[in-house]
Amino acid sequence: TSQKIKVDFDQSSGVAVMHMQSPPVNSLSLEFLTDVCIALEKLEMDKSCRGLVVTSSQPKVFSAGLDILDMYGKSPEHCAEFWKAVQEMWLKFYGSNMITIAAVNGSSPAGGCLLSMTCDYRIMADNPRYSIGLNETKLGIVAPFWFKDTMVNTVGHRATEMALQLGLLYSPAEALKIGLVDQLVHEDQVLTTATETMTKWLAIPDHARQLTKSMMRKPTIDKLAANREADVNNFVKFITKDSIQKSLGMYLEMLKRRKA
Ligand code: CO8
Repeated sequence: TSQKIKVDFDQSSGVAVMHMQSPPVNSLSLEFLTDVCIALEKLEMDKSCRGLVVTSSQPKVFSAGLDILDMYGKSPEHCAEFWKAVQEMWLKFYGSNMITIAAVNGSSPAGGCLLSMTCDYRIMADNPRYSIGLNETKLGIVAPFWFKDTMVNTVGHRATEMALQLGLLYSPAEALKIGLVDQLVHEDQVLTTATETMTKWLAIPDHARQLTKSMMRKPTIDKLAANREADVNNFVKFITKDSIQKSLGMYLEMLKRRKA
């Protein structure tokens, strides 16, 4: 695998741990997404791999979401390539036959939240400084229908409606309350708790669990799979608009100012 992700596969337990290690904030760039998809494909093909834990090697951040620099000042062709990679990541994770557990050991806005929601179970660090949610509207952009669908499938229609319009980023306690995450543990217990949880899930016969997972998720997956090209075209048309580019530019400025 690449240096941006490290995959440790434990043959004896059948569980792999994917460490995202793309400094500073594990933003999901085209390159990063491509590496993640290749790694996932390999694990998926390995019949001895039954479970996958996804976590971050970066302190304080699980993933900052899509890399804004892949959407800002880029050609329509680049934006299209980028969006295809985002779709691919979502399709692979959401449709994975493996048991997937997100060990959310830091902030997880936008695409980071999406990535965690594709997993079967989410454990988050109980640190009020961290937040998780789909904050797209705060950037002046709109979460695509399949981001919305994933959230509806996770927390229900009402919570999603409010979360998406307001671009809400939830504290761990709030996220637990609406069911956006399943469990909170102390910061340094996130990974060990993920491993313990995995043991419970591994006790269920794979075949029955996989068919059940597919039954729950297939309609949502099919919706994007049947409309990938139109979704790419929509994205490119939207993201390359002057007004949207301006919003993204202002948001990037805000990120830099906040730091200073
Ligand atoms: N993309 C690119 N660069 C980023 C991103 C990002 N998503 N997030 C942070 N960075 C950069 C910062 O600008 C900063 O750069 P520099 O060092 O050059 O100033 C560097 O990473 C470090 O960031 P911070 O100093 O802010 O790090 P902190 O540890 O203080 O905070 C956070 C970490 C909380 C993750 C914070 O960086 C943050 O809030 N980032 C923005 C997160 C965000 O809003 N992401 C939204 C991305 S959009 C998305 O995922 C879905 C888009 C759907 C598109 C639909 C269109 C149709």
